[in-house]
Amino acid sequence: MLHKSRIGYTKADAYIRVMASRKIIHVDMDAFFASVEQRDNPDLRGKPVAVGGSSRRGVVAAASYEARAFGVKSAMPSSRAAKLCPDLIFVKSRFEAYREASAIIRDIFARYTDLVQPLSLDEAYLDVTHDTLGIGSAVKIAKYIRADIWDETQLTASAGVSYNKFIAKLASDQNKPNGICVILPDQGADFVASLPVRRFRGVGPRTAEKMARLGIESGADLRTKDEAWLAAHFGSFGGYLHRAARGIDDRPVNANRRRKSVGGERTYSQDKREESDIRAALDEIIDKVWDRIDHNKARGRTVVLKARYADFTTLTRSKSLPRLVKDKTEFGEIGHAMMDQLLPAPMGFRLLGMTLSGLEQDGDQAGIEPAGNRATAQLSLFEE
Ligand code: TTP
Ligand code: MG
Ligand code: MG
Repeated sequence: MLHKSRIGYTKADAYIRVMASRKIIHVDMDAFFASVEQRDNPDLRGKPVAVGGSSRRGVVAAASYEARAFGVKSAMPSSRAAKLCPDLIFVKSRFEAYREASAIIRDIFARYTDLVQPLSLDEAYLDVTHDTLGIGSAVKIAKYIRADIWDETQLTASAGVSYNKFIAKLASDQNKPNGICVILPDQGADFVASLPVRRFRGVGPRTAEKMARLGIESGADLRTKDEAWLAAHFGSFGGYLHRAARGIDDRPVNANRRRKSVGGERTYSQDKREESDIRAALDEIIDKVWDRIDHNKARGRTVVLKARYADFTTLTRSKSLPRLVKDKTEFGEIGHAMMDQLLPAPMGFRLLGMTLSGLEQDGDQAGIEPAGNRATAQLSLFEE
């Protein structure tokens, strides 16, 4: 366990001195798509708004805070959202407007540090350990950034300020909307202990249920478990959970993350049942996705097929070659061969998608995530 080194510090001391001396800010826009819509259409202000398809089969992309009071949230089927909130106003998405706002906030981030890692259109990590502008503190920098965002976009952002990415992201969510939360190194472990485990990155509803069965509801509960126990119950995820429960996260802020995959998917207004329709739909996706792959000059070894049945059960099939996928024809053949395994289908498909992953660089920019594109890379191929 902890041992005193020659100079008298324990490992925990060393962590606080070295890793916990970083200053990381996570900024995330509030109800991003919905806020852009409310900004641009005064009639929507103060009202419950959902961005996304209002059709019977649509899904909510973003919900205004007024809508959230009714329980409406992202990724919820629109039909359910409409039931929860009868006055809910559905608005079509306008990606151009979101991209424009996203470009402005990235410009703002870049004024304060070169070390910016965008995670999606509406959020980023910033490493401000080195106060290049001499502002004085990370908290002040976060305040300035939130003020700049308001001045230049008339949108609000929330910020988390802490000593690593894991805690900064939890903190930005803590006082949403339009809030800031600062977690100092000696507060990190207590902060994490106080949170329900479902707030942890990577703990989805299923994992949270499994944890509940094992008596783990909070970060504090998680902390009572040792690494071997966590590995036995959660496999390779165990190590992460063990560190997370102690507020430890050494991941650097990656200013130029390499994109891991290029893909796309489509939800159909009517389930695809006939094999000929399914094959034609897949061909259409192959065309669009390969265009995207070409555009990014991406090359990869792994092809992934995703299919969602009418009852929302979702399957993915993947095949990895020992070499790069040659061309669109090969990409398509692999996709159709994986589809062979799913046919005849027990019910219709409501969604199909294809992805090329295990990407390699081809030239010096290819494979490097173009600023701003990660969020959209896996979104619908067809903006409604
Ligand atoms: P988030 O930052 O997750 O959510 P948000 O900005 O709407 O709300 P919050 O105040 O809690 O941060 O996502 C940013 C945008 O990404 C969101 O406005 C719409 C889009 N999005 C989807 O299209 N589908 C999704 O499932 C999610 C989670 C987000
Ligand atoms: Mg957001
Ligand atoms: Mg976000």
